[in-house]
Amino acid sequence: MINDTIAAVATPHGTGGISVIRVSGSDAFTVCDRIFKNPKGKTTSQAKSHTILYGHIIDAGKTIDEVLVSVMHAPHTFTGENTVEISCHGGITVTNAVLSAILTHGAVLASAGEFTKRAFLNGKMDLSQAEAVIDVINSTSSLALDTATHQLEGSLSREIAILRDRLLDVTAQINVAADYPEEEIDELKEQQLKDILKDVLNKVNALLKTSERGTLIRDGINTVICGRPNVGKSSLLNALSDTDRAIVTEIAGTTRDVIEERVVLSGVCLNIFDTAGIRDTDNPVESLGIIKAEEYLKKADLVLMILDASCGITDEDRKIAASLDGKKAILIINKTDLAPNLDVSEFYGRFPCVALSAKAKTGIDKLGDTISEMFKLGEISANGEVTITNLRHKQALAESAEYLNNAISAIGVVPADLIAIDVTNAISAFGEITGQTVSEEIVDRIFSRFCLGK
Ligand SMILES: Nc1nc2c(ncn2[C@@H]2O[C@H](COP(=O)(O)OP(=O)(O)OP(=O)(O)O)[C@@H](O)[C@H]2O)c(=O)[nH]1
Ligand SMILES: [Mg+2]
Repeated sequence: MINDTIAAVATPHGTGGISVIRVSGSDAFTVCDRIFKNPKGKTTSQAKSHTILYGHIIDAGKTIDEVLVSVMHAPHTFTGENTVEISCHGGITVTNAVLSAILTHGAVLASAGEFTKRAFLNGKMDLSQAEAVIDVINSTSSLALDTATHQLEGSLSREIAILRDRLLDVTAQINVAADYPEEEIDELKEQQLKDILKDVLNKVNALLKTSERGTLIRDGINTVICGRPNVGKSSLLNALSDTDRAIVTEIAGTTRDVIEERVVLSGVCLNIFDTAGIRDTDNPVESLGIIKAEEYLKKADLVLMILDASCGITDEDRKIAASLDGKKAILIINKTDLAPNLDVSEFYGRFPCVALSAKAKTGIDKLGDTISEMFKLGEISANGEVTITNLRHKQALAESAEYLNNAISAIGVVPADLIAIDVTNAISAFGEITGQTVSEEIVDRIFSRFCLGK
């Protein structure tokens, strides 16, 4: 049972045009009416749902601010509870004063994520949708936002509900057989059960397959820029991020440390790492930079290997390219603004090639398109397919796949009631995603990662 009425500032802490203070709970109207005064004497308790009232927040005879309050009646609100949203002036002091007045008059301060937690507990959304709320807020690219919005709309919940229903049918059939041994599962029925379980397993595996891309969409693609010195690696980082983040000089061996910058290109988030130029060197500092570059290359989701279009391909270039075997890599032919002197035919078929000029900032869009194509990210938004972006969901799906595998291989071998245990466990694993079978501790942990006021 949720008894408290909670309140928190829902807008970022800082100075702005307006701030919004959210109040939710059965006493939301009573609490607000103690401090809200409308010139015509209207109260939030009397106001129709989804209307706005003008007035002042007055506490102990002192006017704190001029405000607009939005009144929303349960259950048609985000939390499912009576809700008031007070829009006051956007200064830190005035916002805190309004919040403080609300807390003095009967509300308690909401903890991080408590509004969304209440939405979940009141059945306004399931757990995967609640998790999508934070993904929408934190999304760093349009693709990440599309994926999160899709999940918030319930795409994953619907898919899981279908699979869960099919498994519930299977357990019902098995339980009948277990309760009435004379109705024993014959071979035909066994085959039918096996087919259903295999079909559910295939769908789970298909979802699991999307998780690799899902993580890249949500957290960004770890992209390492490499190449021999002076080919324009730091210039590319600067061009992509539209900053002067990295030092650029005509001296070979300028970059030593790894420089990181987050960039959105063609709607995709890239975590870009500019590294030291790779070559044989006696300089101990440069050598350390090269060791670091090689470490980052090993961990990269994507490598952008740069060649200088104004020079021929060198053995150093060939050596670096050879070290990229088995990695997702794009060959970048940089300095296309200079007279061309490069034949990359020896690399054809090994890497996709993109020609650009980091200095003139031309050809950069083509790089974004190539990355999107390479990771098949365009397909996700085009098909609107469900994408697993959350590690917790991935683990629950992997768990369900294991139980389903066990159940499939046990059919016809062990008694039906033992098979039912595996199927029930697979159902529970699905329930962890939607929140039907999740522990309170996990729910608390999920919402503690939210921001205050959400
Ligand atoms: N004309 C032209 N010059 C470029 C281009 N990109 C980089 N340069 C020049 O090439 C030189 C080296 O550029 P950097 O970006 O420092 O090269 P780097 O690969 O980071 O070099 P190291 O850090 O030493 O490994 C600088 O003088 C840049 O101005 C380009 O597209 N066109
Ligand atoms: Mg550099």
